[in-house]
Amino acid sequence: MFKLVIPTLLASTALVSAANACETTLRSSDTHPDGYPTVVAVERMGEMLEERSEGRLCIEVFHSAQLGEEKDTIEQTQFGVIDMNRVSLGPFNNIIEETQVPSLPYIFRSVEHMHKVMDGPVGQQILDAFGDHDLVGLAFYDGGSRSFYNSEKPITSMADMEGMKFRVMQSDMFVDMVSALGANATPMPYGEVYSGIQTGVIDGAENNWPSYDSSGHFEVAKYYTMDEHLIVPEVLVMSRTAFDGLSAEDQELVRQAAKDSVPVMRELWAAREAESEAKVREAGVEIVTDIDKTPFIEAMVPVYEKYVTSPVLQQMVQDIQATE
Ligand code: GTR
Repeated sequence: MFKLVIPTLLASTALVSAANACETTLRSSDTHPDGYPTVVAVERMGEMLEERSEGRLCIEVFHSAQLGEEKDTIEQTQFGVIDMNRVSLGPFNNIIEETQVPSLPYIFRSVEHMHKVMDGPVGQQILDAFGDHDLVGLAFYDGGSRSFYNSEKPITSMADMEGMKFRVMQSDMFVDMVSALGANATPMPYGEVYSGIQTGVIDGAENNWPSYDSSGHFEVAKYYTMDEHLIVPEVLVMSRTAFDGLSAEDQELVRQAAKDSVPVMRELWAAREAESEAKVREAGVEIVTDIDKTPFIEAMVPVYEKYVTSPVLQQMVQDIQATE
């Protein structure tokens, strides 16, 4: 009896002191579930930070939208209520115009092209733009390519989308993107999409393989068309208030650990994409792969005309297109 008690006590003491060792624990939000690549990458970043700061700094990831839907958590991060946030660039489109550029449909030729751009000067320009909005841009993560899916029928051409209702992230540009394809867009928080499809409020949505899988949307919308209209990067930001509360040395540790989490994330992402695609195929999802993207690309001209208006954004688009 006595022998049993001692190890238990020792174990719990160790746990308590490990938790207490952190002087500052940064609370980080993510809409995705435990184990999703973005969640794991921020946890890994936290481990690096804890080790390099000798226990001064830790990160606690609140996954599964525990702190709220993306649009709300962005506001709370700006207010300093949430310290860190991992989100898509989409919900930033209406707030920070530079984020619209890598969110433009068909702006990137491939994921490799996106990496090259986001790892270079254009990426840095976008990270810097968060600075004018009470945030600090730390790093970009992968979000694969997004395609349309629905509960009604296989979409084999743009004409099939006529009059259908698709959920988009809360970004005006995505509303216009869907309208330009002849369909109707409903901006809606991610957490409402499953029931939206189930109840017929919307016919479908658009996302990458891992989100289509982990959200369970494939269960209610089994037609997926690989039109790959978006390759929107995701971003890890920190609240300006939380960042300014750190010493210069710790700020540098945060920036570096965020950067070092990027290759970790990319590896996790590539594996998860393949896994999720295999899982939904296995579940009987009907996938249209041989779609002609040319009409989709041509239909985006008015979207570019409406959103790429300032010389700064025009230059960014040119720089992206010129990136080999
Ligand atoms: C996912 C992305 C999330 C969220 C979601 C959505 O691919 O990782 O951050 O933006 O899409 O569609 O709302």
